[in-house]
Amino acid sequence: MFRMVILGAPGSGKGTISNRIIRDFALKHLSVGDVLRSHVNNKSSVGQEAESYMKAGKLVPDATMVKLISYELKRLDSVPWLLDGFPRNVSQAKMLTNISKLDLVLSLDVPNQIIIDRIKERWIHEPSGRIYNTSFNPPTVPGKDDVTGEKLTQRPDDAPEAVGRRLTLYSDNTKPILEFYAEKHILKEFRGTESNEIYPRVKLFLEEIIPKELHILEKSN
Ligand code: G5P
Ligand code: MG
Repeated sequence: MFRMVILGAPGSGKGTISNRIIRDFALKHLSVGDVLRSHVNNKSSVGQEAESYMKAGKLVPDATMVKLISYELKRLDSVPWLLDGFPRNVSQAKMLTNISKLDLVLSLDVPNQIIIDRIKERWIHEPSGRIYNTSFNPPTVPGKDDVTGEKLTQRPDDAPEAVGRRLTLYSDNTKPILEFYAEKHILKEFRGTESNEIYPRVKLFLEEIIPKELHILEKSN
């Protein structure tokens, strides 16, 4: 059973690269941020607790995250998956080790200044998690989702102050978490500034390590 995690700073392109991975490989994408946002929308008890942390660009407390992730991963017990947004610190990484064996941790390393410019232009379709950017991948009709035609929104945590806090939080936690996975020999880092340039390298690498039966072959026409 192939299982992988994608790590990277806020706005580094985890969602963008994940969407391409699941287009090319039969993995189930679990975006923890999307799961949390749907809890916030539904005003569940997890959502009510998470909302103020998320809006401020802080991490939701580990105890809540551990319960949420255990529940979500139990539902994916018999499928190969790609986990986006978890773990965010070494204690979450250790907890994940107790739930599941990982085959790969892929880390995106994109300079902060590039990220700050991208995030200003991000728009999302919240119900599906589809991601747009007014210059990189704009919607066909401005402000509307390509598939449903519904309104796009901006994330409350994409306000400049919260973005600054999210980037600092990420850089404080990055080194220990990367070291944790490097010691387990499952870490692979990709550095770059453009998802269109990073993804072909990611794909070539994944083709070598993801079992063939999970490769989605391109249609001939
Ligand atoms: P999230 O939702 O996991 P982040 O902050 O980790 O949020 P985010 O913001 O979702 O990560 P991303 O997925 O890495 O970023 O990036 P993306 O959306 O694909 O790309 C960003 C923008 O750039 C998009 O508009 C995209 O179109 C554009 N783009 C992509 N590539 C390019 C390019 O090459 N060029 C250009 N010009 N543009 C490009 O977590 C949210 C919050 O939930 C809580 C925390 O509060 C967190 O802050 N949370 C947790 N709390 C505790 N523990 C956990 N494990 C938690 N997980 C989530
Ligand atoms: Mg994301």
